[in-house]
Amino acid sequence: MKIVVFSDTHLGYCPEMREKEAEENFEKAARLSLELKPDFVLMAGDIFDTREPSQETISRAIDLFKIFWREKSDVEILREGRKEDYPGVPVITIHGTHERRLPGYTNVLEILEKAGLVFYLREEKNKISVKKDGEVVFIFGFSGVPEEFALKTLRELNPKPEGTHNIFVFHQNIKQFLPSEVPGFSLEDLPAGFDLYVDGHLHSPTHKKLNEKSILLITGSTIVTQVRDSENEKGVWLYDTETKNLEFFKLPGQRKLFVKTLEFHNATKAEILREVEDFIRKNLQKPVPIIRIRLRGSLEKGLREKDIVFSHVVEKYKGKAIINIESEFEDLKIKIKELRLSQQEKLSISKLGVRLLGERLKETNFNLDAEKLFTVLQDKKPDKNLEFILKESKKKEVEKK
Ligand SMILES: [Mn+2]
Repeated sequence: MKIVVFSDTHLGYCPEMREKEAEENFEKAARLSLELKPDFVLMAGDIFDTREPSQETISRAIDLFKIFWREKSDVEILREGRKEDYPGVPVITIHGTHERRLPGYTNVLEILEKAGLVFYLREEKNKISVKKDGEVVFIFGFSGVPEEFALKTLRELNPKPEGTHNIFVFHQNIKQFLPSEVPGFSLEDLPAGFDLYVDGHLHSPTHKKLNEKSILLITGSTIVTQVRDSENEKGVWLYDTETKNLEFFKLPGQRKLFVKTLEFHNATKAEILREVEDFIRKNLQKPVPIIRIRLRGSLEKGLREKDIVFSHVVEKYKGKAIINIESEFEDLKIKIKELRLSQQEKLSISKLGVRLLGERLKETNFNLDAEKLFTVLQDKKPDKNLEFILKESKKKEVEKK
Protein backbone atom coordinates (compact mmCIF):
# COMPACT_ATOMS: atom_id res chain seq x y z
CA MET A 1 0.00 0.00 0.00
CA LYS A 2 1.00 3.58 -0.50
CA ILE A 3 0.54 5.92 2.43
CA VAL A 4 1.01 9.66 2.56
CA VAL A 5 2.10 10.92 5.96
CA PHE A 6 2.16 14.50 7.20
CA SER A 7 1.45 16.26 10.45
CA ASP A 8 1.50 19.33 12.68
CA THR A 9 -0.52 21.51 10.36
CA HIS A 10 -1.46 23.77 13.30
CA LEU A 11 -4.68 25.14 11.80
CA GLY A 12 -5.55 28.38 13.58
CA TYR A 13 -1.91 29.18 14.29
CA CYS A 14 -1.21 32.78 15.28
CA PRO A 15 -4.67 34.25 14.59
CA GLU A 16 -4.90 37.18 12.18
CA MET A 17 -1.21 37.15 11.39
CA ARG A 18 -0.38 33.71 10.09
CA GLU A 19 -3.63 31.74 10.23
CA LYS A 20 -3.93 31.91 6.46
CA GLU A 21 -0.50 30.43 6.12
CA ALA A 22 -1.37 27.32 8.15
CA GLU A 23 -4.44 26.89 5.93
CA GLU A 24 -2.54 27.51 2.71
CA ASN A 25 0.10 24.97 3.66
CA PHE A 26 -2.52 22.41 4.64
CA GLU A 27 -4.14 22.90 1.26
CA LYS A 28 -0.81 22.48 -0.52
CA ALA A 29 -0.08 19.34 1.52
CA ALA A 30 -3.52 17.89 0.74
CA ARG A 31 -3.26 18.57 -2.99
CA LEU A 32 0.25 17.19 -3.11
CA SER A 33 -0.93 14.10 -1.22
CA LEU A 34 -3.58 13.37 -3.84
CA GLU A 35 -1.05 13.73 -6.68
CA LEU A 36 0.89 10.90 -5.03
CA LYS A 37 -2.19 8.64 -5.31
CA PRO A 38 -2.13 7.17 -1.78
CA ASP A 39 -4.34 4.37 -0.52
CA PHE A 40 -4.80 6.45 2.60
CA VAL A 41 -3.38 9.43 4.50
CA LEU A 42 -1.94 9.27 8.01
CA MET A 43 -1.56 12.31 10.27
CA ALA A 44 0.29 12.41 13.60
CA GLY A 45 -1.47 15.15 15.58
CA ASP A 46 -1.42 18.92 16.12
CA ILE A 47 -3.80 19.26 13.21
CA PHE A 48 -5.16 22.26 15.10
CA ASP A 49 -3.14 24.76 17.06
CA THR A 50 -5.52 24.99 20.03
CA ARG A 51 -7.84 22.84 22.10
CA GLU A 52 -10.79 25.00 21.19
CA PRO A 53 -10.26 26.29 17.66
CA SER A 54 -12.53 29.13 16.57
CA GLN A 55 -15.60 28.32 14.51
CA GLU A 56 -13.90 30.07 11.60
CA THR A 57 -10.97 27.67 11.87
CA ILE A 58 -13.21 24.61 12.18
CA SER A 59 -15.27 25.70 9.22
CA ARG A 60 -12.17 26.20 7.12
CA ALA A 61 -10.77 22.84 8.29
CA ILE A 62 -13.88 21.09 7.01
CA ASP A 63 -13.28 22.57 3.55
CA LEU A 64 -9.65 21.53 3.72
CA PHE A 65 -10.37 17.92 4.72
CA LYS A 66 -12.93 17.69 1.93
CA ILE A 67 -10.03 18.00 -0.54
CA PHE A 68 -9.41 14.31 0.21
CA TRP A 69 -12.87 13.54 -1.20
CA ARG A 70 -11.78 14.54 -4.69
CA GLU A 71 -10.02 11.21 -5.31
CA LYS A 72 -10.96 7.63 -4.52
CA SER A 73 -9.39 4.75 -2.69
CA ASP A 74 -10.46 1.11 -2.72
CA VAL A 75 -9.15 0.00 0.66
CA GLU A 76 -11.34 -1.59 3.30
CA ILE A 77 -11.28 0.09 6.71
CA LEU A 78 -11.93 -2.06 9.76
CA ARG A 79 -12.47 -0.81 13.26
CA GLU A 80 -13.35 -3.13 16.14
CA GLY A 81 -14.15 -5.79 13.55
CA ARG A 82 -16.64 -3.54 11.75
CA LYS A 83 -16.29 -2.29 8.21
CA GLU A 84 -16.34 1.51 8.02
CA ASP A 85 -17.56 3.61 5.13
CA TYR A 86 -15.65 6.62 3.93
CA PRO A 87 -15.79 9.08 1.06
CA GLY A 88 -12.69 9.81 -1.07
CA VAL A 89 -9.28 8.93 0.31
CA PRO A 90 -9.45 7.98 4.01
CA VAL A 91 -7.53 10.09 6.53
CA ILE A 92 -6.43 8.52 9.80
CA THR A 93 -5.24 10.74 12.64
CA ILE A 94 -4.44 11.07 16.31
CA HIS A 95 -4.49 14.21 18.45
CA GLY A 96 -1.31 15.98 19.45
CA THR A 97 -0.33 18.19 22.36
CA HIS A 98 -2.10 21.25 21.03
CA GLU A 99 -5.59 19.84 20.62
CA ARG A 100 -5.58 17.43 23.54
CA ARG A 101 -8.54 17.87 25.91
CA LEU A 102 -9.66 16.31 29.17
CA PRO A 103 -11.90 13.24 29.23
CA GLY A 104 -15.52 14.29 29.05
CA TYR A 105 -14.82 17.18 26.66
CA THR A 106 -15.42 16.94 22.93
CA ASN A 107 -12.25 17.06 20.90
CA VAL A 108 -12.39 18.95 17.62
CA LEU A 109 -11.13 15.81 15.86
CA GLU A 110 -14.20 13.99 17.17
CA ILE A 111 -16.32 16.60 15.40
CA LEU A 112 -14.44 15.97 12.17
CA GLU A 113 -14.85 12.22 12.67
CA LYS A 114 -18.60 12.58 13.12
CA ALA A 115 -18.67 14.56 9.88
CA GLY A 116 -16.97 11.63 8.13
CA LEU A 117 -13.78 13.56 7.45
CA VAL A 118 -11.27 11.55 9.48
CA PHE A 119 -10.78 8.39 11.51
CA TYR A 120 -9.57 9.60 14.89
CA LEU A 121 -7.58 7.14 17.01
CA ARG A 122 -7.70 7.71 20.77
CA GLU A 123 -8.22 6.08 24.16
CA GLU A 124 -10.15 2.82 23.72
CA LYS A 125 -10.61 3.50 20.01
CA ASN A 126 -6.91 3.42 19.22
CA LYS A 127 -6.75 0.66 16.60
CA ILE A 128 -7.60 0.54 12.93
CA SER A 129 -6.88 -1.86 10.06
CA VAL A 130 -6.65 -1.00 6.39
CA LYS A 131 -7.11 -3.94 4.01
CA LYS A 132 -6.29 -4.30 0.33
CA ASP A 133 -5.45 -7.38 -1.81
CA GLY A 134 -4.72 -9.57 1.21
CA GLU A 135 -2.48 -6.99 2.86
CA VAL A 136 -3.54 -5.71 6.28
CA VAL A 137 -1.94 -2.49 7.46
CA PHE A 138 -2.60 -2.25 11.18
CA ILE A 139 -2.27 1.12 12.87
CA PHE A 140 -2.03 1.71 16.59
CA GLY A 141 -2.69 5.37 17.43
CA PHE A 142 -1.16 6.79 20.60
CA SER A 143 -2.75 10.21 20.83
CA GLY A 144 -0.68 12.79 22.72
CA VAL A 145 -0.48 12.62 26.54
CA PRO A 146 1.56 14.84 28.91
CA GLU A 147 5.19 13.71 28.62
CA GLU A 148 5.38 12.78 32.32
CA PHE A 149 2.69 10.12 31.81
CA ALA A 150 3.75 8.95 28.35
CA LEU A 151 5.78 5.94 29.34
CA LYS A 152 3.34 4.74 32.00
CA THR A 153 0.43 5.07 29.56
CA LEU A 154 2.32 3.25 26.83
CA ARG A 155 3.14 0.36 29.18
CA GLU A 156 -0.49 0.11 30.23
CA LEU A 157 -1.71 0.04 26.64
CA ASN A 158 1.07 -2.32 25.59
CA PRO A 159 0.53 -2.06 21.80
CA LYS A 160 1.13 -5.20 19.76
CA PRO A 161 1.26 -5.59 15.98
CA GLU A 162 -1.88 -7.21 14.55
CA GLY A 163 -1.50 -6.86 10.75
CA THR A 164 0.76 -7.99 7.93
CA HIS A 165 2.31 -4.52 8.11
CA ASN A 166 2.25 -2.52 11.33
CA ILE A 167 2.42 1.17 12.13
CA PHE A 168 2.66 2.84 15.53
CA VAL A 169 1.71 6.51 15.33
CA PHE A 170 2.31 8.88 18.25
CA HIS A 171 2.98 12.49 19.20
CA GLN A 172 5.62 12.76 21.93
CA ASN A 173 9.18 13.82 22.62
CA ILE A 174 11.93 11.43 21.66
CA LYS A 175 14.94 12.09 23.83
CA GLN A 176 17.50 11.18 21.18
CA PHE A 177 16.21 13.95 18.92
CA LEU A 178 16.19 16.77 21.47
CA PRO A 179 19.13 18.90 22.54
CA SER A 180 18.46 18.82 26.27
CA GLU A 181 17.25 16.29 28.82
CA VAL A 182 13.45 16.35 28.67
CA PRO A 183 10.72 13.96 29.76
CA GLY A 184 9.41 11.72 26.99
CA PHE A 185 10.19 8.50 25.17
CA SER A 186 13.57 7.04 24.38
CA LEU A 187 13.87 5.01 21.20
CA GLU A 188 14.18 1.89 23.40
CA ASP A 189 10.73 2.59 24.89
CA LEU A 190 8.90 2.19 21.57
CA PRO A 191 6.74 -0.96 21.46
CA ALA A 192 8.43 -3.84 19.63
CA GLY A 193 7.44 -5.41 16.34
CA PHE A 194 6.14 -2.49 14.29
CA ASP A 195 7.43 -1.79 10.78
CA LEU A 196 7.00 1.95 10.92
CA TYR A 197 6.95 4.34 13.88
CA VAL A 198 5.51 7.72 13.02
CA ASP A 199 6.02 10.64 15.39
CA GLY A 200 4.55 14.13 15.01
CA HIS A 201 5.38 16.84 17.56
CA LEU A 202 9.00 17.50 16.54
CA HIS A 203 8.78 19.99 13.71
CA SER A 204 11.96 19.05 11.84
CA PRO A 205 11.35 16.16 9.43
CA THR A 206 13.74 13.21 9.49
CA HIS A 207 13.83 9.42 9.47
CA LYS A 208 16.03 6.71 10.87
CA LYS A 209 16.39 2.99 10.42
CA LEU A 210 16.00 1.46 13.89
CA ASN A 211 16.84 -2.15 13.01
CA GLU A 212 16.49 -4.65 10.14
CA LYS A 213 12.72 -4.43 10.31
CA SER A 214 11.77 -0.98 11.56
CA ILE A 215 11.97 2.65 10.57
CA LEU A 216 11.22 5.75 12.62
CA LEU A 217 9.68 8.67 10.75
CA ILE A 218 9.49 12.12 12.28
CA THR A 219 7.02 13.80 9.99
CA GLY A 220 7.88 17.44 10.73
CA SER A 221 5.32 20.23 10.52
CA THR A 222 3.80 21.89 7.47
CA ILE A 223 4.34 25.37 8.97
CA VAL A 224 7.34 27.05 10.58
CA THR A 225 6.46 27.77 14.21
CA GLN A 226 9.86 27.94 15.84
CA VAL A 227 13.04 29.75 14.96
CA ARG A 228 14.98 26.53 15.16
CA ASP A 229 12.95 24.89 12.43
CA SER A 230 13.23 27.87 10.10
CA GLU A 231 15.84 26.09 8.03
CA ASN A 232 13.68 23.09 7.34
CA GLU A 233 11.80 22.36 4.22
CA LYS A 234 8.18 21.53 4.85
CA GLY A 235 6.41 18.74 3.03
CA VAL A 236 4.69 15.34 2.99
CA TRP A 237 6.09 11.81 3.04
CA LEU A 238 5.18 8.92 0.78
CA TYR A 239 5.65 5.49 2.31
CA ASP A 240 5.43 2.23 0.42
CA THR A 241 4.66 -0.74 2.67
CA GLU A 242 6.06 -3.18 0.11
CA THR A 243 9.51 -1.65 -0.29
CA LYS A 244 9.53 0.30 3.00
CA ASN A 245 10.76 3.18 0.96
CA LEU A 246 10.21 6.73 2.30
CA GLU A 247 10.26 9.73 0.04
CA PHE A 248 9.86 13.40 0.96
CA PHE A 249 7.94 15.83 -1.27
CA LYS A 250 8.34 19.53 -0.58
CA LEU A 251 5.39 21.89 -0.45
CA PRO A 252 5.60 24.34 -3.33
CA GLY A 253 6.26 28.06 -2.68
CA GLN A 254 7.37 28.01 0.95
CA ARG A 255 7.71 31.17 2.96
CA LYS A 256 11.10 31.98 4.36
CA LEU A 257 11.63 33.05 7.96
CA PHE A 258 14.28 35.68 8.71
CA VAL A 259 15.33 36.25 12.29
CA LYS A 260 17.69 39.00 13.33
CA THR A 261 18.85 40.57 16.59
CA LEU A 262 19.84 44.21 16.14
CA GLU A 263 22.22 45.57 18.79
CA PHE A 264 22.33 49.29 19.61
CA HIS A 265 24.39 51.58 21.78
CA ASN A 266 22.77 54.81 22.99
CA ALA A 267 20.56 54.62 19.95
CA THR A 268 18.27 57.32 18.61
CA LYS A 269 14.78 56.62 17.39
CA ALA A 270 15.73 57.40 13.79
CA GLU A 271 18.69 55.02 13.92
CA ILE A 272 16.56 52.15 15.18
CA LEU A 273 13.81 52.71 12.64
CA ARG A 274 16.36 52.94 9.84
CA GLU A 275 18.05 49.64 10.72
CA VAL A 276 14.73 47.88 11.18
CA GLU A 277 13.55 49.02 7.76
CA ASP A 278 16.88 48.14 6.14
CA PHE A 279 16.60 44.59 7.37
CA ILE A 280 13.01 44.29 6.20
CA ARG A 281 13.73 45.70 2.73
CA LYS A 282 16.75 43.45 2.26
CA ASN A 283 14.62 40.35 2.70
CA LEU A 284 11.51 41.18 0.72
CA GLN A 285 10.70 38.41 -1.72
CA LYS A 286 8.00 36.09 -3.00
CA PRO A 287 6.27 34.33 -1.35
CA VAL A 288 5.84 36.95 1.37
CA PRO A 289 8.52 36.27 4.04
CA ILE A 290 8.19 36.19 7.83
CA ILE A 291 10.56 38.67 9.44
CA ARG A 292 11.28 38.65 13.16
CA ILE A 293 13.46 41.37 14.60
CA ARG A 294 14.72 41.61 18.15
CA LEU A 295 16.08 44.89 19.43
CA ARG A 296 18.72 44.90 22.16
CA GLY A 297 21.27 47.26 23.69
CA SER A 298 20.74 50.77 25.02
CA LEU A 299 18.84 53.92 24.08
CA GLU A 300 20.07 57.51 24.06
CA LYS A 301 19.39 59.46 27.25
CA GLY A 302 15.76 60.51 27.61
CA LEU A 303 14.45 58.08 25.02
CA ARG A 304 12.08 55.48 26.37
CA GLU A 305 11.26 52.14 24.82
CA LYS A 306 7.57 52.95 24.57
CA ASP A 307 8.36 56.04 22.51
CA ILE A 308 9.50 53.86 19.64
CA VAL A 309 6.46 52.65 17.77
CA PHE A 310 6.60 50.27 14.86
CA SER A 311 2.97 50.06 13.85
CA HIS A 312 3.51 52.30 10.81
CA VAL A 313 6.40 50.06 9.67
CA VAL A 314 4.22 46.97 9.96
CA GLU A 315 1.49 48.83 8.09
CA LYS A 316 3.86 50.03 5.37
CA TYR A 317 4.96 46.48 4.50
CA LYS A 318 1.53 44.91 4.83
CA GLY A 319 1.11 42.29 2.13
CA LYS A 320 4.89 42.30 1.52
CA ALA A 321 6.17 40.84 4.79
CA ILE A 322 4.83 39.34 7.99
CA ILE A 323 6.67 41.35 10.60
CA ASN A 324 7.23 40.75 14.28
CA ILE A 325 9.35 43.21 16.26
CA GLU A 326 10.24 42.74 19.90
CA SER A 327 12.37 45.09 21.95
CA GLU A 328 14.21 44.67 25.22
CA PHE A 329 16.57 47.53 25.91
CA GLU A 330 18.93 47.47 28.84
CA ASP A 331 17.86 50.60 30.64
CA LEU A 332 14.28 49.52 31.09
CA LYS A 333 14.62 45.81 31.66
CA ILE A 334 11.00 45.47 30.74
CA LYS A 335 10.14 43.34 27.81
CA ILE A 336 7.64 45.05 25.56
CA LYS A 337 6.04 43.11 22.83
CA GLU A 338 5.41 45.44 19.94
CA LEU A 339 3.04 43.01 18.32
CA ARG A 340 0.89 40.34 19.84
CA LEU A 341 2.44 37.45 21.73
CA SER A 342 3.12 34.55 19.50
CA GLN A 343 1.15 31.39 20.11
CA GLN A 344 4.27 29.68 21.37
CA GLU A 345 4.81 32.33 23.98
CA LYS A 346 1.21 32.06 25.13
CA LEU A 347 1.75 28.35 25.51
CA SER A 348 4.84 28.77 27.59
CA ILE A 349 2.98 31.13 29.90
CA SER A 350 0.27 28.52 30.44
CA LYS A 351 2.94 25.88 31.02
CA LEU A 352 4.48 28.11 33.64
CA GLY A 353 1.03 28.54 35.17
CA VAL A 354 0.58 24.79 35.41
CA ARG A 355 3.95 24.42 37.08
CA LEU A 356 3.28 27.13 39.64
CA LEU A 357 -0.14 25.69 40.36
CA GLY A 358 1.43 22.25 40.74
CA GLU A 359 3.89 23.61 43.30
CA ARG A 360 1.12 25.28 45.29
CA LEU A 361 -1.02 22.15 45.19
CA LYS A 362 1.81 20.12 46.65
CA GLU A 363 1.64 22.36 49.71
CA THR A 364 -2.05 21.50 50.19
CA ASN A 365 -3.72 18.22 51.08
CA PHE A 366 -5.60 18.12 47.81
CA ASN A 367 -4.66 15.31 45.50
CA LEU A 368 -5.34 17.22 42.29
CA ASP A 369 -3.82 17.16 38.84
CA ALA A 370 -2.40 20.64 38.21
CA GLU A 371 -2.84 20.48 34.45
CA LYS A 372 -6.49 19.47 34.72
CA LEU A 373 -7.21 22.11 37.32
CA PHE A 374 -5.50 24.76 35.19
CA THR A 375 -7.56 23.80 32.16
CA VAL A 376 -10.74 23.89 34.18
CA LEU A 377 -9.94 27.29 35.62
CA GLN A 378 -9.46 28.63 32.09
CA ASP A 379 -12.79 27.19 31.05
CA LYS A 380 -15.90 29.30 30.67
CA LYS A 381 -17.86 27.13 33.07
CA PRO A 382 -15.34 26.27 35.77
CA ASP A 383 -17.84 25.22 38.44
CA LYS A 384 -19.28 22.23 36.64
CA ASN A 385 -15.84 21.04 35.70
CA LEU A 386 -14.35 21.59 39.10
CA GLU A 387 -16.91 19.14 40.39
CA PHE A 388 -15.63 16.62 37.86
CA ILE A 389 -12.01 16.82 38.91
CA LEU A 390 -12.84 16.93 42.61
CA LYS A 391 -14.77 13.69 42.14
CA GLU A 392 -11.80 12.25 40.31
CA SER A 393 -9.42 13.21 43.06
CA LYS A 394 -11.71 11.58 45.65
CA LYS A 395 -11.72 8.45 43.52
CA LYS A 396 -7.94 8.47 43.59
CA GLU A 397 -8.02 8.78 47.39
CA VAL A 398 -10.29 5.76 47.65
CA GLU A 399 -8.11 3.74 45.28
CA LYS A 400 -5.09 4.55 47.42
CA LYS A 401 -6.85 3.27 50.53
MN1 LIG B 1 3.22 20.59 16.73
